[in-house]
Amino acid sequence: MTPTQSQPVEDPERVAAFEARVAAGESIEPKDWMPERYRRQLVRMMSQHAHSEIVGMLPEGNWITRAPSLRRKMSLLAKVQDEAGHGLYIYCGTETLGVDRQELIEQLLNGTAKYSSIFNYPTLTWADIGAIGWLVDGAAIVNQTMLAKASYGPYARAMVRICKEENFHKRQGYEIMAILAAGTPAQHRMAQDALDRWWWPSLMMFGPHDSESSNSDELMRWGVKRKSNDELRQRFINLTVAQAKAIGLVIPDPQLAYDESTENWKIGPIDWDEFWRVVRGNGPCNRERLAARRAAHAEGEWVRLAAAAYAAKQARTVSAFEAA
Ligand code: BYC
Repeated sequence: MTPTQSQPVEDPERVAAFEARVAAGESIEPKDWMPERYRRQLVRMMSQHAHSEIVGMLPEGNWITRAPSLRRKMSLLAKVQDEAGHGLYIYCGTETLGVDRQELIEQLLNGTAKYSSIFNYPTLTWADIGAIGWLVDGAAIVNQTMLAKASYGPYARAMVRICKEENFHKRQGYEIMAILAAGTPAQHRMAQDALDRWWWPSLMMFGPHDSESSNSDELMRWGVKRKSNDELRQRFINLTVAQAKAIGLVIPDPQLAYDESTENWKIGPIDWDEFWRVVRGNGPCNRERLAARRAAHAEGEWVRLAAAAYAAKQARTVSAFEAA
């Protein structure tokens, strides 16, 4: 199901009443009437988001056994488990829109669903774990703090909880980077190398420039997005440049310059060819990520079968009790 499929004709009065509710800042709840297009847009965006959380466990999960101390291992383990929890909240939120989770997971596994481009890059060194927490979770906080004000209640509420956890994730990542940056010359180089590789992909997380963003106008009209891709990207850049300076790292952009008139840091051009290559399935790790998800799904089949058998047994016990 995609929003480009044929659209049902909606009653203009109902649409107007719906849009008035959104404009008044009311929260739209699962049993409320909503335009079919709004529902489909939310299913698209929320399912992509849930998939991103689940696939996002893979690059970091790769380092759990290699974390340099027990404390680092515990933090990373907790972070990766949090991401699984985020995926589950958002899948639950998506189910309130009348779509079956199994169908969404099938779309992820057969490669027809999107997930965030950022998770198709490899984690080559321990500093990459720092860079992900600092930059990727940092970008997620900027994006999701706005989504916590989204018009669809279940999504907005999931974002409030998720953002609290993302703040811990960002702090643990920034701390890893700060310690490496202040360490030996080799550790400093490792931190800078991670920043060099993760900076541009992190900026791409916010999506294409506003002029190329096919969904933004509609999502902003319906109060799902509150700020555009470029506005949020700029906010992230402004926050992060200062954080890099504070720990002695250099943003890998020779054109980076402060614009006094707008009080924004201006950046050089983003490589959108790279972005679309990754989004279309040809990034450095797209195939590896999907193969890992498929293997995990297949290996987990016995758990799903056992859970279904247990639920069926419980249901039989309840009916026998009621019949007695
Ligand atoms: N990657 O019209 P646009 C996390 C697609 S998880 C891939 O601007 P929209 C974390 C877009 O889907 C982070 N595809 O789209 C987890 C659209 O294609 P379709 C995930 C992208 O929806 C573990 C087309 O490009 N966060 O934080 O208005 C560890 C045109 O774009 C990307 C979310 O999902 C991309 N980066 O805006 C650590 C947040 N960007 O679907 C951290 C929720 C764009 O029309 N999502 N595309 O075929 C959003 O806020 C919005 O969906 C986006 C895109 C800003 C991402």
